[in-house]
Amino acid sequence: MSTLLKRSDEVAAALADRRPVVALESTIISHGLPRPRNHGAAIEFETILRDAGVTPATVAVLDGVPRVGLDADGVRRIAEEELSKASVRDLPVLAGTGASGATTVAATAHLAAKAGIRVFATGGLGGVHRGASETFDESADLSTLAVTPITVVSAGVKSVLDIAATLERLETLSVPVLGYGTRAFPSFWLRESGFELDWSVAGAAEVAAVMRAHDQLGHRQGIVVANPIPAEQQWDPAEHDRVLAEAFAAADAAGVRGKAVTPFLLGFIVDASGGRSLEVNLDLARNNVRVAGAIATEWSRMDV
Ligand code: PSU
Ligand code: MN
Repeated sequence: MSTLLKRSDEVAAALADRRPVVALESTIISHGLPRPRNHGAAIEFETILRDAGVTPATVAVLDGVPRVGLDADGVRRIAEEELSKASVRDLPVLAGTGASGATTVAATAHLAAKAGIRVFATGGLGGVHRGASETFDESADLSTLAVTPITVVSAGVKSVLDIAATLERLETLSVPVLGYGTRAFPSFWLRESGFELDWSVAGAAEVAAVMRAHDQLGHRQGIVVANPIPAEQQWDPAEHDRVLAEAFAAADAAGVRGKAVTPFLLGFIVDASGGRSLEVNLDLARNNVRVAGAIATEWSRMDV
């Protein structure tokens, strides 16, 4: 393991004993959820895991140290400080200059896998942005999952992305996408995106079985588990469509580009929905954390 990377004592102990561990990202806390709700959410995600007997490993870079597993002050810092949004390519820069950053799905997956963690929960995966054939804006979440053996539980990708292109890229990169109890690929706030998956799994034990087979075949990619939000918790589809159209128009008018696009759209959507999208976002993230905990538990019981 990299000597730069620091695992918390509880994460190191859990991994040494083969007890279940789930990685959690920090960009969702720093840039995806508004203050002060973000701090409560970060604590709650960890608590959901602990209550299920799973060790949480929230990932971030603090003062140049890539950390897998934060203490309470670290969790406070990712929620309260103005941290930069860090993807994989930013990690050596932060480490080399002593800076801090909140890790995206890509950077979290990379560090967690290096630390020996096999399961990771997030809200939504990054993907191919609309208009990417002109802008080339495709999240490094995808290229990182192509080379990082970790299972990521997400509620699909947000409808702000080009979902068809994102699924095509995952196919090209040979990253399996498993619908959790469904073959309908979810679109974050909504249960269904209109895209069908090739595969669905019945539950956590089946995901662990796929992970084991993946390893036995020598595959080094990640696995995406697409976990739709329960029907009674999803956002009203008509309001969703209306707010999204406004968000795109606003991003266009503001000339937002590059890595600022996702946080801009998310912030706009929370405001324009009067906070409704935020409640849905929190519900789906909690739900993903629970499923990731169940998968990590099955994985820890498996003979590998
Ligand atoms: N999706 C969300 N909330 C988020 C993100 C995605 O629902 O906060 C964050 C994740 O950290 C993801 C990143 O890895 O945005 C992708 O950003 P980009 O498109 O710039 O790669
Ligand atoms: Mn981008």
